[in-house]
Amino acid sequence: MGDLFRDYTFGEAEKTELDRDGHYVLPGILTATACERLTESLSRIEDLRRERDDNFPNHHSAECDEYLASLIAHPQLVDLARRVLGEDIRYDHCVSLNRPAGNGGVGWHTHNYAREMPELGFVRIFFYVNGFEPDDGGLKVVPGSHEFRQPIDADDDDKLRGWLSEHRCPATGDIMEIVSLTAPAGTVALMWTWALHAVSPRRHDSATRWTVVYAYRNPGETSHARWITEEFERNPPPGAESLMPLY
Ligand SMILES: O=C(O)CCC(=O)C(=O)O
Ligand SMILES: [Fe+2]
Repeated sequence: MGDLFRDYTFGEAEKTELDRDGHYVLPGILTATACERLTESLSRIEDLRRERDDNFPNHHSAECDEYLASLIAHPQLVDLARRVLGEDIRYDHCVSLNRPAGNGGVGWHTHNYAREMPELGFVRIFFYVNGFEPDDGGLKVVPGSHEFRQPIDADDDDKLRGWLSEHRCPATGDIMEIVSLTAPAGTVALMWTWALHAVSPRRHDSATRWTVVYAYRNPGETSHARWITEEFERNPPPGAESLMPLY
């Protein structure tokens, strides 16, 4: 299998930052070949979605494309997921997040997993294949917000600032603020699933933002985000067998 990542560092110091902030950005680590293949696959998913006029190709992207499926058990991706979650992990979903010109982005939200069991982690690993600028399909985060481990949402930044003004980070007592990230092409971003995040609209004169997320978790709870058909679970891609079960 070809390399997915260039050399990068994600050791103890970086893991500590991920645990403190709720996210960690690895700029430009996808190889040029991986970016090419991802762009092809994600373009195909986009065509398929238009043809079918439903969300199946987005929600089950790996089930619609062999290359995307092959990455579920890619040794470099599994290794990264294990550096975050430890040894015992499961695949949760592979969802395309392509944002064509004029896409409205998405408001502030968190994702639920094992709310009462902090020992169970769930990490979203975003591949921002052609990157983004802060005001152009850009990921926004609130460092420290994952510590709440609770559903939080807000339609826009002003509403969220209202909520933030009344809350401190439960772990540190610090004031929390919105941070707009920047991602050069080939960026991978890690995010604990309970982290507050949102996406700014894609500009009308921008190319489609090609993005896919691979999510992994420690088993132990049911997962609402787990978009895997029974057929895919029964016939997993080579090497992914042990990653597929719910528990
Ligand atoms: O499109 C993005 O960059 C992030 C979308 C999102 O909120 C998610 O996948 O959880
Ligand atoms: Fe999200």
